[in-house]
Amino acid sequence: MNLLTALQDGQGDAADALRIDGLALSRERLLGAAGAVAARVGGARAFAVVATPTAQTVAAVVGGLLAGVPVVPVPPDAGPVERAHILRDSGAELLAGADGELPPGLAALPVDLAEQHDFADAEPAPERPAFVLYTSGTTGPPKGALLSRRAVAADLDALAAAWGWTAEDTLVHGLPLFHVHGLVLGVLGALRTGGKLVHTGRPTPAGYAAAAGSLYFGVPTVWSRVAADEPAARALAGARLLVSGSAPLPVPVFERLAALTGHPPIERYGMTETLITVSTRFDGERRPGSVGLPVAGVATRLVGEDGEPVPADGESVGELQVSGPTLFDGYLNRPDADAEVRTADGWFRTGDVAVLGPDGFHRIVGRASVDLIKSGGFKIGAGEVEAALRDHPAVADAAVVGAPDADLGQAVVAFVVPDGAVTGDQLTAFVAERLSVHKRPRRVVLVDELPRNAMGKVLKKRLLEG
Ligand code: MCA
Ligand code: AMP
Repeated sequence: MNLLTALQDGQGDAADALRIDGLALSRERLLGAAGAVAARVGGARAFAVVATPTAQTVAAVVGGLLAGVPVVPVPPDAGPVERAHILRDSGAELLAGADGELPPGLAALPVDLAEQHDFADAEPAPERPAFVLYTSGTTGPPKGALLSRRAVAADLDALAAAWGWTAEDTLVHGLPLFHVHGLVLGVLGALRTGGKLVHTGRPTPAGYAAAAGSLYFGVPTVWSRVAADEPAARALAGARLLVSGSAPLPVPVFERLAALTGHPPIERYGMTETLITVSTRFDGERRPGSVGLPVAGVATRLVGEDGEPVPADGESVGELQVSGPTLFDGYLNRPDADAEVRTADGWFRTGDVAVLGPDGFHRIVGRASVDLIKSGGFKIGAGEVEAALRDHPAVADAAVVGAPDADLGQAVVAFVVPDGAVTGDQLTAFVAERLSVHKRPRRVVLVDELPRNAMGKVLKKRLLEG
């Protein structure tokens, strides 16, 4: 089980195997740069990488994986509070892409693509962690999900089978490199299958249209923007497969994309903790509003609030639970959080509500918690944003919700009870200084009080209706 099979086998290399940030690199050159990183990170407890969309980031990540050191991607726009949490919690000893002063115990590791090294150490054991990926929960700071090399390899192979993904493909996307979607699928997937990868910097319709790829990845916001840009959409007609995931793809977007490109998109479903577990297939039915069938090796079930199985009748809703080789190994330093998401018989509780058809097709119909928001495909915990707002001296109380949004799926909206003079713009800027850009509220509504039930719990559904 070699995680980076095609990268290391030297077959069929091309001078532009990787295009990113205005550079073109062969797999040999990428491997050489990654080898130089690997030679310097070996033995570190964890290796953090500020995940700008650059070749240096890719070389750093691959270098960490070659050396068997857990890689911790850090969002480049993470504010100081979020960044400090990730660096401290992960125990990272080295940081690639560092700027400014580093906390004690953390050293900068500069990545120079010109530095080439043939790293020939044996493949680390499959149970070793490949990544610690930070993901938001309903409350508190993000949790580090430990993903093993085995889980990553199993998922990429299952997706290659579901999508007919081969060395002949050129994958195109412009997604961030600090999540499963853009990094694990979008970079390691291409390196494992041996195809080419074009990263467009940002996932714009024009960038996708110009890239002339065969396989495209996007979150629904990206596909909705492509579908609204007819020339860009028509330019994708020559592709083989368009894949959507990270949030629900609205049926009208599916239909418009299919009409303009000639390709009904593949929709697939997953989570940071489970990787991608359900997908429609390249050689099967692609049904609007449905994420299809479990991928190879994965099993799913629906469970009701009473803990009883829910029938696969195309109507009954239940919590989706999954099991299989793609599951994570737990949250770093958070056995309490880990226990909450696992059932007594070893299944993972996704917190997503789904319907299962008699034909096995899955439909995701919502989330069990209103406190997990998906905006532009980013998962945002309401509690983390509320805590950031409450740190402001002129905030007495705050509640954050995900309001329906045509472009982003959901938009972060904050209801704030002020305690002194403060404006919405000031509060947005205050959150942006602490957390990642996408977590800051799009809208701040100043209110006299928050609606609460008899137990004192904020009635978020009422805030959304109002
Ligand atoms: C953003 N901006 C804001 C705010 N938020 N300005 C004011 N107030 C705010 N609250 C700024 C941005 O910095 C940007 O500025 C400009 O507004 C436009 O922002 P936006 O509309 O958000 O567009 P965007 O920046 O182009 O972002 C849309 C996006 C992005 C490209 C779709 O959301 C994105 O990259 N999403 C991908 C998320 C993803 O990869 N998720 C995968 C998670 P300026 O232009 O100056 O910079 S992994 C996962 O979910 C599982 C495993 C799975 O299934 O895949
Ligand atoms: P993350 O923690 O960022 O990995 O986000 C995982 C969550 O994204 C899941 O729990 C779902 O709520 C959502 N998600 C991912 N893919 C889909 C999809 N195709 N349809 C609906 N929701 C999705």
